[in-house]
Parts: sequence; structure tokens; C-alpha cells
Amino acid sequence: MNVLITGASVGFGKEIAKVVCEKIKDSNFILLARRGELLKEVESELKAIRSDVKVELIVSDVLDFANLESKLKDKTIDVLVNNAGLALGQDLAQECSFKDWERMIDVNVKGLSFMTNLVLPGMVKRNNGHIINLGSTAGSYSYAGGNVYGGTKAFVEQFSKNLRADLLGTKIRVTNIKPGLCEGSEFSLVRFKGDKSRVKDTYNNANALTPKDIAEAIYFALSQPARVNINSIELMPVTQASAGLKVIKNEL
Ligand code: 8X3
Repeated sequence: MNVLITGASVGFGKEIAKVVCEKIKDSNFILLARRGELLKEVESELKAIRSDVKVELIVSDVLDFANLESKLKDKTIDVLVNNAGLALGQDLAQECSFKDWERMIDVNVKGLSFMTNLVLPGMVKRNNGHIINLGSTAGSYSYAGGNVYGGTKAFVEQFSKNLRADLLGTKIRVTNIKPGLCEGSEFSLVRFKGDKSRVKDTYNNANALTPKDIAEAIYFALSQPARVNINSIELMPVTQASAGLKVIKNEL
């Protein structure tokens, strides 16, 4: 089984590779990310888990379309994990920079759509494949500062559902994984642009999800019998919930 993971150098991507490598004995990997040195470390970790695993590394941005097209055009991909994505900022919409919004739209929407568009025809031709998209609870629930980030993840949700509609009659499966608060990746460090105290505040005493929790959810979707499509898995730490609407009681 050939598994292509984007954003594979750290965090969720790395953990997904490790869990799948360990639990699916015939899994081989194409790991894609911008940072080659970190990818090499993931490769070593996978080889330590299973010495017979085949690993190919592609050092690229998911937006480098020409490079990815040439590197991936002849590959057989059985599983595409669209993991690359980011949040930039958690400010109120009126205070955000459009550059941040644009980057989130580029990676989370354009990058994910491009990878899917590239890999899907081969899957359909072989009548085999599973697309795992990394959505978010932020695509289903609103919160202040979620603005465009949540919007891109709502795209992932609807895109995943629409893919299922288009793929009806094939054996290809599509799953949207929607994590809530998760610690142990670079997500918040990127979101808060290196501000470690905001990262600390975010996770302090929250007992948040871990990348392993996300990877195990993905393994669950992958390991179902071929007749079962897990449409989505939404997971939050027990300490997090959508806690209803609120009213500000003053005169506006
Ligand atoms: C990230 C989940 O709660 O930080 O996708 O927005 S949250």
C-alpha cells in the first residue's frame, strides 16, 4: 500500500506515518514536505519501526504545482493524506492581515485541492484509493479569531462530501478528520508566529489531544473493511466543547 502524506516532516504528518508504518505491514511511503532534513529523520524513524519499509522523500511546497506534477505523475498512490495546512493568527477579522488569509487559502484550499486533483484520476483508473483530508472542528463551529482558518476547513468538509458524491460507484473512499485542540505539533507556534507564551497559554492545563490520537483515528478509517467509508471523524479533548451562543448585554 503506497501512502502519500503531505506536511510529513513534523506533527500530525510524522505521527500518521509512524502509526500506519507500524500497523499496516505492507505500507510504503512518499513523504512530502518543505524541510528535507526533517523528512530524513522521519525516514529513519520509519526504518527503525519496519526495516523493510520503502520511503521516498519529496522536498516541495504543496503549491509548487509543476514540481509535484513531474515527481508524482507516474506514481501509484493508494492513500493520499492531505495533511499540510496551517492557521495564521487568531485575531478578529477586522485586525487580520490579508496576506495571512491568502496563505491559509493557498495551502489549506488550493494545495489540498491540487494534490487531490493530481492523484484522483489514477485512483479512479485503478478503482482503488482512500483520500484522507485533515479538516478541523474549526470548520464546523465558529469561534472569535477563527475567521478564514475556519472557512478553509469548512471548505475541506464540503469538498470531502462532494468528492464522495462524485466517486459514488467506485471503490474509492474519502474521510474528513476533524481534530479540535491538539498539542504536540507546530500548529500553534505557526499560528502565533513564534510567540511561545501564547502557545503555552493555549495548552496550559488543557490536556489537549496529541498527534498520536489523530494518527490512530486515521488508522481506524484506513483499517475498516473495503465496504465501509468513514465519512468523518470529529475529535476533541474532553476539556473542549462548543459551549453555545452568547449575548453581550449592553447597548450597541
Ligand atoms: C485546530 C483546532 O480548536 O485550534 O484545527 O481551531 S482549533
